Amino acid sequence: MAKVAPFLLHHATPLPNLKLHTPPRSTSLHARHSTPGLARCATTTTTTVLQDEEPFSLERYMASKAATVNEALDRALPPGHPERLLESMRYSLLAGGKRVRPMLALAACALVGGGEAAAEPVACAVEMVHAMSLVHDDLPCMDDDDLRRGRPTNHVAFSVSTALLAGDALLALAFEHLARGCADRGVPADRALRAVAELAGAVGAGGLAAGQVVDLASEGADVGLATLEYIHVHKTARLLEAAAVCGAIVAGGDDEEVEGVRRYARYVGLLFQVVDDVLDVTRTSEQLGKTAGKDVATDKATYPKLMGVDGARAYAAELVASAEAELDRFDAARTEPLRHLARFIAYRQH
Ligand code: GRG
Repeated sequence: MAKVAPFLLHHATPLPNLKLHTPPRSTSLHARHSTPGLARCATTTTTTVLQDEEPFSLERYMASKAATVNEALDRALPPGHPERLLESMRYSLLAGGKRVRPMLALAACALVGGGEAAAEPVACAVEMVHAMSLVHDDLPCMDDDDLRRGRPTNHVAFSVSTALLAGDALLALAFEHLARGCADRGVPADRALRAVAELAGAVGAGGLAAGQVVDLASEGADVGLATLEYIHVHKTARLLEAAAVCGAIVAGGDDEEVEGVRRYARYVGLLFQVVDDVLDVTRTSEQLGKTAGKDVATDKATYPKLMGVDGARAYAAELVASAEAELDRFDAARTEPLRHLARFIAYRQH
């Protein structure tokens, strides 16, 4: 079995203490967790944090954080002029979505002792970047899809040119909101600047754009694990990593804390896409709210294609364990949201 985590060695920010994982093909997630594979619903998992305290409920946590983020996004993008552009932006920003990236930002901020207000601009900014990347990803010149979150994609509901511009405007708004929001909340300017640079690095030629270009070029090609990992790390994982890292930065985390959060988020980011690949072949379009089976139809390299569904699930189990291990250095009472979010990402059904 080939080593499957070259990015952990070659990523832009070297992390010498990472343990590499070779997924054991014979060990399924089912066997390792005595739960029904990826079918376990982590949203109902509860854990006692401290005696006499209410057990942590991810379901409650996610519902409350999603509501906070949705309200903040709504305030950040009021209806306006030009009406069609603003409508198109709101269509993709405010219509559902799990809000996983904002939750990582809020939870990482709390992990290092920051208040929620400091992380709100980061939470909104990463979701704006995510929304724009979905809009552009669905365009005819990219993945050419007509279904997203159970509704017509942005360019189908509006037009290709409007969708393109709405994506551009959302990307610009993300950085404006981050910079202004940090200033309004008294986040020190050096932290705000570091967060802006971190997010920009995750988006451009060292992040999403790089992953997407290699992804498009590899359709129908004979792609191995190293290239696949490059695609997934850049296209998907970098943004999840930036979400958590920016949360820790604005909270004032020291270098050791920020890099600990980065290692956690890097595992979680890759985990997210490995699971996404598995869901693409195991769930229906109705269950996913987007076109299922797309990777097979377009002959894309995926983890299930290269190592089988069980192999991909085993790799996911390794990644979630590694992510959780990175949290052991932090105050245990504060790690619960990030621990449970990692499990949710591993066992999610859509
Ligand atoms: C940002 C400059 C710039 C270009 C964009 C189009 C593109 C380049 C990159 C594509 C990135 C992309 C869409 C990656 C897929 C990530 C992924 C697995 C999305 C699904 O995320 P969920 O499940 O979606 O969190 P919801 O709907 O829950 O928000």
